[in-house]
Amino acid sequence: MSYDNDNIFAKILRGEIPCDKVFEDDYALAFRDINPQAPIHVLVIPKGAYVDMDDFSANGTDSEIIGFMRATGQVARELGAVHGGYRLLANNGADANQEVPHLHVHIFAGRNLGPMLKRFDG
Ligand code: DGP
Repeated sequence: MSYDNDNIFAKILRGEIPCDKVFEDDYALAFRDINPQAPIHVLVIPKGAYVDMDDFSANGTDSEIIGFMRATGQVARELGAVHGGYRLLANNGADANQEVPHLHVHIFAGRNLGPMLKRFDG
């Protein structure tokens, strides 16, 4: 899939749409999810135009990938999520129900998060 410059997170990165920012550096922006699923629910996105993890892992520069990973860990630390624990989740593509076509990693924390997925009975 090619990158859609008009996706909602591209607009947030350009400052065209507001967000509740918690962190920003050269490589990443982190902001609170509009529809939180946990007491702490923050999205971390790379500054570069990458559709998803597949695109980023294949086409991101080493600096971008390292910078994004370090930023994600730093955000979790700054949110106070390390002691109690946290979950990272990145939906990639149709079966994962990815809604926004700009790579984003969810950070969930602040309560016991339960099982990772609904049980697969198939
Ligand atoms: P995903 O299914 O992984 O693509 O999740 C997209 C998430 O993005 C979803 O939890 C809701 C959130 N979201 C969608 N639009 C906005 C927005 O305009 N602002 C913020 N802060 N979050 C948004």
